[in-house]
Amino acid sequence: MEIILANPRGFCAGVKRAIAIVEHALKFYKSTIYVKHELVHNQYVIKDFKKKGIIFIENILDVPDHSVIVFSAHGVSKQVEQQAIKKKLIILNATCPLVKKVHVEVSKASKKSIETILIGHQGHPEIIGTLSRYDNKKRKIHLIENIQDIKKLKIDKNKKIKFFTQTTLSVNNTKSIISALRNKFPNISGPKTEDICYATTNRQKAMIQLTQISDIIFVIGSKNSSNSNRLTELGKEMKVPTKQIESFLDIKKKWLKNIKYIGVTAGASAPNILIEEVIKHLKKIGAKNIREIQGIKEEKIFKIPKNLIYMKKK
Ligand code: 0JX
Ligand code: SF4
Repeated sequence: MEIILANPRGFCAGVKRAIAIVEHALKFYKSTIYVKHELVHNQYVIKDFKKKGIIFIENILDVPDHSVIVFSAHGVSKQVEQQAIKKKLIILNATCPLVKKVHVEVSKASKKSIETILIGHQGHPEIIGTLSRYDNKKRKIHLIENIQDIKKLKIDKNKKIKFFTQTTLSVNNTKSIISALRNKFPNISGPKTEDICYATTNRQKAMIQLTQISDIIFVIGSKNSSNSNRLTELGKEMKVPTKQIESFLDIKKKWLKNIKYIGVTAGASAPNILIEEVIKHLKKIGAKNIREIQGIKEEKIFKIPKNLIYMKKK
């Protein structure tokens, strides 16, 4: 058996920044640090931070006044921001700058009263945060998840319309939705640059390469990780048996019967240690070689806020 590694795989710049923010907070604050929602959708990362004393909460009202709160990489709603200010919390905002960019654009559309369509998954924290940036008093923001949802839209075709998307969607699927939107609403316009982020796009491209060589693919990523789920979906669409796993412990030996090439990739929130453990395990059960596919080199780095780096212990 041979292991083929997708490239790129694993942590993106937004996740690295979010983790660095919490690590800095742990160094600089003696008091309890609260995180609104899972910082990133990965069980290993969350367990590790819980061991270090971080408390994850869903309801901001559960945080005692004046505490330190970190907003997750997926961003929060405007209301949560306002509640945090009201409670005089010390806010460390780990929202990915690429999610923030969509927030800003949606706010602009709202201020200009342009009817807006958001493509994304209902209930996902990023979508909750993005929808909240639009004030629905004069015009509306409409969430659609698929092409079928377009039929339900009650929007005047002759008016100016804007669309935006979640950052972690399927690139192919979103293209089809956008093209159906453009057919129905000739006046619609989208973002200048793609809302689906570079990391999502690159990992999906690498996944397609992996499907060309692999007999089976392991996607390391938690069940609630949208970008990891999209990789698994893509593998299956390309007719390659694809298993989404939390760690090497989920690998069943029977899956590897008559398999020569084992593809391995990881979602943007899955740490390197999990990839290393999968490789170690596969070697232990018979894989002889490792090959890394040549892929897109990622150089994006998101710096953590300066005031955190130079902060004195509190
Ligand atoms: O569920 P998502 O893919 O949006 O989040 P995850 O798995 O935590 O990935 C990193 C954060 C992505 C934000 O856009
Ligand atoms: Fe940011 Fe993209 Fe990573 Fe999400 S997946 S945190 S948008 S870089």
